[in-house]
Amino acid sequence: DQWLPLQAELKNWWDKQWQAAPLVGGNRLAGEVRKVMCPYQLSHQVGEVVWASAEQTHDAIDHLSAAFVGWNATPVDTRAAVLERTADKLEEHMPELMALCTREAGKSLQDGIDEVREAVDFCRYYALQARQRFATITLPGPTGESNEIYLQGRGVFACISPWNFPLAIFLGQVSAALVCGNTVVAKPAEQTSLVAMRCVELMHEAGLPKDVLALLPGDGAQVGSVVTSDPRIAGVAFTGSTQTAHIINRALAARDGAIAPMIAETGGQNAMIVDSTALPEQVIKDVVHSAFQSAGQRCSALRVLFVQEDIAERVLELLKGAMAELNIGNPGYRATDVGPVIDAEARAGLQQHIDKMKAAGRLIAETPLPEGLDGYFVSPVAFRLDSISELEKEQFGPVLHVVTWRNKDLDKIIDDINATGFGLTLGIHSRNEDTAEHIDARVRIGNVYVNRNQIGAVVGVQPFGGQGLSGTGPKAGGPHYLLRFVTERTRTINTTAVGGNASLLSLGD
Ligand code: UN1
Repeated sequence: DQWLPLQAELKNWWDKQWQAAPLVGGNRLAGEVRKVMCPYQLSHQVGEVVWASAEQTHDAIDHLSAAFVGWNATPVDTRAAVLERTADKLEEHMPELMALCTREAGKSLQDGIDEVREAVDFCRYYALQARQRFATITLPGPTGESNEIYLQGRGVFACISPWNFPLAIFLGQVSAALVCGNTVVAKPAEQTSLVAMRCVELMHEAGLPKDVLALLPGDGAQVGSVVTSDPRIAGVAFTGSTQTAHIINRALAARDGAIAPMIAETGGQNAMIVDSTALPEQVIKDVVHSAFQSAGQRCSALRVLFVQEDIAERVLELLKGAMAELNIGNPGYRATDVGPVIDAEARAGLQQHIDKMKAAGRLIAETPLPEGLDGYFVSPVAFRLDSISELEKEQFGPVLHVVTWRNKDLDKIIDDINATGFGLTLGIHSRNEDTAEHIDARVRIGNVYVNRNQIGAVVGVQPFGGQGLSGTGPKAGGPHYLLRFVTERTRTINTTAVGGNASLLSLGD
């Protein structure tokens, strides 16, 4: 059993108190200290974090600007090797990192394993991509001239990451930016600084120079807005809400500084379309996984299930049965399927939507919470809708909506899905290839999954990212991702000029 050694080791980490602080040039800075409490045992402290101030944020960017030239001139193989050694370090520290993901972010143990693995995969994948892509390309030109093109870092890159993948997405952004030769200011989510801090410490152990990455735990006012309004920031990688992406976009546009690209990976209003040829048992397995794994706190998660009316009764009956089987509770137990949501604010927002839907008589099924839970738990719940357009915003939690449709309505529901403006994931369940193709050809969606679940994109296998309100691309974990973090240098040399190419001249001697 692969779990036995993990379980034994996990115990050692369970009551540890972790520490995080702004880290600039390898120095931990002092400031306002906040306690980090566990989201499912509210009286348990997990550690402490020092939040960065606006002044420290400004100084960090000074520091990173100075370090850029040296890091950008470091051979790409050296930078890639740091990522590969980081991946090894993460694997060695798997139990501690899993414990942190559970204690700080409320992740289930299985999600913790997946999280560390994804972080490892990002490091190895971007290292490999960088080694290939940074090769100099020689271009044809007239005699007496040499022309080359190669990639370089852009400057100081800002990486702003979410709490729902506090290690994988944090490191995915940071490793991509660093391997391309950028220096990086990283702002982890306010809720998950401790795991980000451990990650940076492991990167230093893996040989990352101390002056090329600054970690700034803190909030939007002291860190986020200071970073995005600084004219020296050469690019931003952001994963989080669509609303925050718009704020960042406006801040970047208002600067008189460099015209900086923004790589945004934001929300979704993700649907699954099921037609009457689908297998109800398979559908329900994939629906429950896509909607309730990680307590629905994935931007890829299923929010609206469209079932063709001929099989709707059977599908709903199976859904109720499957939801009744979900284990809700302490994410540190292996048998737990659904843990807490991240914090009180998240729970209150979900609860408001749930109350409204219940009051409107829309309830299909709800898994009751067991007695005695102490944390930000939300019951997995399913509601009936007439149309996806009734949803005003993304509900980032274990809340599923179901719409039934008739054959003649297929194009209408596709139009409705497109009209949300989001375009992240879509599931299709059908044994009719024509139907799947028909849908696929009409939707504006980044990741389409046919006859399977629609979460858990694997790095290098299912490059992940949306369009429209869901993000800019290029896709994380895909072959084009690094291209947004670089600039291109074209170098043209007149090889006939005196001293222009000494070896060529000497050939004539
Ligand atoms: C997110 O939830 O912010 O496919 C994005 C998946 C994950 C999604 C990450 N890669 O489920």
